[in-house]
Amino acid sequence: MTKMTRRAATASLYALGLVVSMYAPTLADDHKMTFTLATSGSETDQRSIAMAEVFAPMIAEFADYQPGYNGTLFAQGTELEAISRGNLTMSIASAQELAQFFPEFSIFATGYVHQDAAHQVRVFNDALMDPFKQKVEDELGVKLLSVMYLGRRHVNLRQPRSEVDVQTPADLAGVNIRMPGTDAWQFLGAALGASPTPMAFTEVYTALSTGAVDGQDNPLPTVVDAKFYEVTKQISLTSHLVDLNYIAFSKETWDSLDPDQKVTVQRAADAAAAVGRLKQLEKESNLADFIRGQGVEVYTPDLDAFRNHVQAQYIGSEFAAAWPEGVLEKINALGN
Ligand code: KDO
Repeated sequence: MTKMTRRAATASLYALGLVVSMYAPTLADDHKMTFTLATSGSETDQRSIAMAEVFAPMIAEFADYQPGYNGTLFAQGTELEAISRGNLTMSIASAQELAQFFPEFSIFATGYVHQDAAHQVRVFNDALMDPFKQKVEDELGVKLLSVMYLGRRHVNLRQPRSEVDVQTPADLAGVNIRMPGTDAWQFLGAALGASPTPMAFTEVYTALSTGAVDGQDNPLPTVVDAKFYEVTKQISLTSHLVDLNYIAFSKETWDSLDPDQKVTVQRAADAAAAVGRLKQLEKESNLADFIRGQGVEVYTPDLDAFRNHVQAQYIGSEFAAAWPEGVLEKINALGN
């Protein structure tokens, strides 16, 4: 039966008082909302899996979830504007992208600030985040629902370790490392001692394989998911950023939800973030041996040297100048 004839059939059934409950879901289907999500992550990324397997079923009663992976719907870094303009419902947004609109968000994108996944959650749920979230809602029309764990970012290079042994920031001098294309990311690359090049995530594999860049930085699960181990030779476990993403949601769509739907969407986002976090943590702790098995050297550098150097670059920087008074201290106090 086509939609029109089904509708017509329903109308006559209603008229006859014969509507059976089995038919109701079809009626509801016709009025479902569609939540589109854009991400530059792949379908097999843990955050994508968590959204598809946890978030989508929880909201299925009133909304269809339609994800676009690998930057196909919107290019990396353009998603927040798309939500703001009403062209997209959701994205998996970074603090670095938010810092493009609100420079104070760079505090969450600063090297060696977040200590681990649990610290990220405490920070996101703390009152210190309220003014940040409010501003994004009021000025960008985007609601930050929950925080997702991406993982500890490490330096991953094409050369074998014998050519460039990355123990300290000085060893990265002149190394052309791909960082995502926003100012906060570029600053972090430079703070590590490298020469950063901006590039979208979806172009990194090719750039590594052709030698257009010397390396990239990402957590181990991403190195495996994107198969960067095929085109790189060493990983220095710098842990320079315990990286996060926010589940960003259109404020306009949010405002159109009824109170029960709002509760459901919030719960679904929190549940997806929690499940994704656990799976990502598990992967992160188990992947070094797999990567070594692919012929990539994986080793721990002088972490104090990296931490001290990176932190020193932020002190007195234009980024630090944008951080509201006392917030760094509050974030540190929520640490271990
Ligand atoms: C990346 O471009 O390196 C990055 O890891 C940055 C993250 O904030 C996030 O955008 C991520 O890419 C994508 O989701 C792809 O994994």
